[in-house]
Amino acid sequence: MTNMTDRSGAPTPGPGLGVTHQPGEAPHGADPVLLVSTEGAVRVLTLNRPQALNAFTTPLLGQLRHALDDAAADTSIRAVLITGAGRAFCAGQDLNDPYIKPEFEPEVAPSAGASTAPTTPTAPTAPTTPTAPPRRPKPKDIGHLLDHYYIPLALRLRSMPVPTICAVNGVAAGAGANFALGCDLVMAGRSASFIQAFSRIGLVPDCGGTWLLTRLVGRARAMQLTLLGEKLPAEQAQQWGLIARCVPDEELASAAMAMAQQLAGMPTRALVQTRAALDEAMHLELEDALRLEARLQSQLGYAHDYLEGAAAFLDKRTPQFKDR
Ligand code: LHQ
Repeated sequence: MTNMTDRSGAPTPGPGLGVTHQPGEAPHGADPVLLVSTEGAVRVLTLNRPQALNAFTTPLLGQLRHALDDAAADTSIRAVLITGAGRAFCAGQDLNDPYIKPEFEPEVAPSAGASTAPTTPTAPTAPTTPTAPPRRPKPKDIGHLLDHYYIPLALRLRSMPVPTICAVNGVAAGAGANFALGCDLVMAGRSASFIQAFSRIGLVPDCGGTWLLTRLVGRARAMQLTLLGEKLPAEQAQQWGLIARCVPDEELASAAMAMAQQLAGMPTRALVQTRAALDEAMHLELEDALRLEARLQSQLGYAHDYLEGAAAFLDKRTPQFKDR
């Protein structure tokens, strides 16, 4: 891959979050948490916190969103490929991030003079062990993190004006799994896996998991994955229709890039309208879906890419698509 640069631009936190991050936060001299490169018309985004299995921190989430905005605004980009550095794709929300890490009130030590022994003469004489009072958790609204980071990120991903491809190079857990599954096409290495880790820590699926899983694999399998929080190996994920392809690990990077380059050479606007129409069709009556298809076909029929695609077919030559 060429032209590797780090990106900055974590957003300022929303109201009530109480933690401030500087834009592009990666402590001076530290590795950038997101790597951005371009190969032809493909923008490649690599999550780069391998020591924590690329778990999402607020700077990483912010930079990812900015990088998607940049790719969307750059008309020379015709596909986005997302992957992870190291042995994992992404372990979901970083549970050490100050936004989410559980905090407790300081322990109150029992006062020196306080006795735990009963004072009445009729009390039993056996020694008693003083028990520490339970630590009280500090209330914290972790939903703010979803409102200010995950929801804008998931919506940005789904509304990209170019196709998105995820190369899942290892475990994808929690929000990491659902961010991957939110891409248009998902390819995984054979050793990769998907884990809806939320129930293991007392949470519900987020980052679009409820919406995506019910659509992708149906309610029964969605329930199995989310309630049990079991690891779903990549091969089974493909058999279930959760992902498009499962390839040998050593072939993942080149196969995913080939797929991204293929999509980059295709009629972008038609691909993106196809995504929108498929998403919309899930809650339409047949007749409304038919009318939506006709409306989109009318629009695309006036566009360069249809005229070029149809003419190239008739001329028996390779089409040169350029709409975006
Ligand atoms: C991690 C993490 C991690 C920090 C591995 N954080 N360090 C959003 C916002 C609002 C509300 C809440 O929800 C969300 C979305 C979510 O994503 S919630 C779900 C969060 N994710 C998880 O619960 C998954 C936690 N991780 C795991 O279960 C395992 O690490 C998996 C199954 C992913 C991988 O297991 P292993 O291959 O055995 O690796 P490991 O557990 O040994 O992890 C390697 C290192 O990465 C380790 O650090 P260390 O310093 O000991 O080497 C882990 O602590 C660290 N790490 N996940 N999410």
